[in-house]
Amino acid sequence: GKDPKWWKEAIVYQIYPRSFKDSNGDGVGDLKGIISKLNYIKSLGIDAVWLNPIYASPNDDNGYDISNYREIMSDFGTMSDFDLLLAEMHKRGIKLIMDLVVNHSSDEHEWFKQSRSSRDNKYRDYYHWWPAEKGKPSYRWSWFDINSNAWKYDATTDSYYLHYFSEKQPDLNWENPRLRNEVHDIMRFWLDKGIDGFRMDAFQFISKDNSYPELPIEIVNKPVEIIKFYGNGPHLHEYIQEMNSEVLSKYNLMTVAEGAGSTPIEAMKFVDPERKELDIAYHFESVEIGKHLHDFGLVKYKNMFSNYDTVFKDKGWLAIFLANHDQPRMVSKFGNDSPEFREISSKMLSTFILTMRGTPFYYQGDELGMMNPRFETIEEYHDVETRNKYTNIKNKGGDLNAFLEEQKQIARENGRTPFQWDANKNAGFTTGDSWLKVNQNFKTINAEAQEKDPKSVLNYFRKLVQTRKDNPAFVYGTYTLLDKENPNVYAYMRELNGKKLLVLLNFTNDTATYNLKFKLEKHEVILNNYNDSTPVKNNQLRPYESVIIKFE
Ligand code: TEU
Repeated sequence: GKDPKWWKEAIVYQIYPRSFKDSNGDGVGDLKGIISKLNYIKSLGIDAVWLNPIYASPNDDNGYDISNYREIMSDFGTMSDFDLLLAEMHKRGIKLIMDLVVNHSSDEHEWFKQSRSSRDNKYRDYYHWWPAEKGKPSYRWSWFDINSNAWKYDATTDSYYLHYFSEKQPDLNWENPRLRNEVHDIMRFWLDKGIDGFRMDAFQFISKDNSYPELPIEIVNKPVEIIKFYGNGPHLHEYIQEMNSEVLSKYNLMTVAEGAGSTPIEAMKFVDPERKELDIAYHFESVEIGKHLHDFGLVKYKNMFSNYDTVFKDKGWLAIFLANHDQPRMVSKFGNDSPEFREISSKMLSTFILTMRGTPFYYQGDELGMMNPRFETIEEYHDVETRNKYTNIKNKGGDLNAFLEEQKQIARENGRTPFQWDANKNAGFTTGDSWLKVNQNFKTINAEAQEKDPKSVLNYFRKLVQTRKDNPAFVYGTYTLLDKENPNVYAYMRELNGKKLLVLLNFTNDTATYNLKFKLEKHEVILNNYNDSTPVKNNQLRPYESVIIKFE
């Protein structure tokens, strides 16, 4: 971990372009919109942006279904908008990380059109096909609805194709070296433009056993651990090493493995420098905790982070995040979004992300304390996942109300409502009709209002960013969990060259007590989310209080 690298020191800010800023009134965010907000992004103090896919796409899965890897989605703008965006970011010292979505393409990609046209087309083996005369292929689930089949029958060639995600996202066949070369070329195309890295989408799924063996019956009946079964295919690491020697090693870039197995040891395999694969492991265990952290339990949660840290303490590198575009809002899932506690718990969670060991991946809007919109009807949702699941339950005569109630807490679109810029129509996101309903609380929760308030969630986030920058111990220091069994407080020490920083986080809406062997009163509080410098007393923290204390 001690080998210095820009991507270890960086704070990455995730932009979901569809919902960030619309410049032309069509209701969809776009690249010019991002350009118009670069000074805002710069003002946060962040160093790099991860941009969700902006390539040509029919948008079955909001850009994760790509029909041309070298073109910009028309909703988002043009290639010259992109070139300008990159130049303007670099001018401000902000790096750009792009999404690389090559586990699958769109069914509207030229490769797939060719592939499905005949069994002897030269693109046939770019995808996974099963000829119908061999009978039905063995069952696989499709991600967006665990009850549906990932094999889709295609009459033109009397065969089935595999799609782990939606049926408009056929899986690419990585066993084919020609396909792998195509991917390498796409990567070079963007790297030659000067981008600074890739977030590798759904990468743990690229390698498959092309004999498609039967799944064990207990897995078919209870598909609880998809990653374990679908991930880590037989040639996964081979393909990544090949990509490293062909492409990655020739550029100065950062790569982040989205999905990295389901244990710290598996995650390490992607980013152990000796293996020459990728740089940062972005595993899902910090978000796959059910509906709310309360149900999961803080002690278990702390142990999970600590177990990863133990494996990663001398080598490899992790991402730290609590939200992204596939997740509900951070404050609604890990904190408390009631009017009383939304701001204070948002600040506490941000403190966690920015003081842990690993590169923070911070999601747009969390710096305002944006929360779940809690849509009432299916019409308000657009997400292929929510819609597919709804249709399936409807067809089976299941409980649709219970489903909609649950989606208010867990739907992916909770995190995708438009960025709340100001109190104008549609929160200043668009002058037209927004593609997705704006959260109705935008009149009070918006960036403009928070700019003016020194105690806002936004201005606290800026202070936190500065605090991380001022204290290299937060990047390169060791992490030690304290008060391990405490069910309410997360306490840890970060330490580098004798400099110690203690972080105390109360995850509850009540006063909480911590138990440490040393006295804190005489030490300096460098940041506190209650905006006062009250020394810590009586081993107590106020509701959702977070404190950073310097020990010298
Ligand atoms: O997600 C891939 C993926 O594995 C996630 O569904 C993940 O398992 C989940 O977030 C864990 O909680 C990526 C994109 O982030 C998602 O938006 C796409 O729909 C998907 O790939 C298909 O491209």
